[in-house]
Amino acid sequence: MHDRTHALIVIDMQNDFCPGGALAVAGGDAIVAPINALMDDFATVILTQDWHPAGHSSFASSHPGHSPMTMIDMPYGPQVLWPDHCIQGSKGARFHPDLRTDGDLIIRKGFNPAIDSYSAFFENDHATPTGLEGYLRTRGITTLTMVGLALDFCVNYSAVDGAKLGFDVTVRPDLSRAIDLDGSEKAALDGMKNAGVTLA
Ligand code: VGL
Ligand code: ZN
Repeated sequence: MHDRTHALIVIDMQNDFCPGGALAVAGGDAIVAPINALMDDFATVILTQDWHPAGHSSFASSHPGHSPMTMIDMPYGPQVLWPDHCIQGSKGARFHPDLRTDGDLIIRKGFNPAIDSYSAFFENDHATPTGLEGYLRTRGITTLTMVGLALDFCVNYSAVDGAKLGFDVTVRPDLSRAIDLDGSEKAALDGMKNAGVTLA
């Protein structure tokens, strides 16, 4: 029997984060098959989906004169400006066509036009919950394994928030890939370790 207190969280395995996509992460597609296989080992599988309205405030195109991959100050803190990506209902927002999507829950995030949401638990204001914590707690889940894209953004924020909330969190860097913007991969690995996340 699989451990009913341990869930797999598969983060943002969407076309736009895979080669050919709007915010492609190198090697993003290479982890689809091993993630599919890993799902067999878990009683509960949760998928997250980055899900932005057109004109989202995290898009450089929404800030005239600003380029993608530069920073801007938002009311909730510094924010990277991204190329338009994962627009609700678009092909880019769909899961990679080979990804298994027969999991228990799909949680969408980033739909608030004014706030980005890297973490599966909270929007980038670090205050607005997505509801994932309640789902996990009411199902008696205490232990989380996280994989997916991108290691230095959505996986990192989800893992650190999960650990802060008291979940026992393991990230599999071998089943994740980073954007690596200005050293963000190393910073994320250090930050996750400091937050008590196990890197396995
Ligand atoms: C992500 C940047 C913007 C991610 C999402 O899934 O890591 N990164 N939106
Ligand atoms: Zn996004």
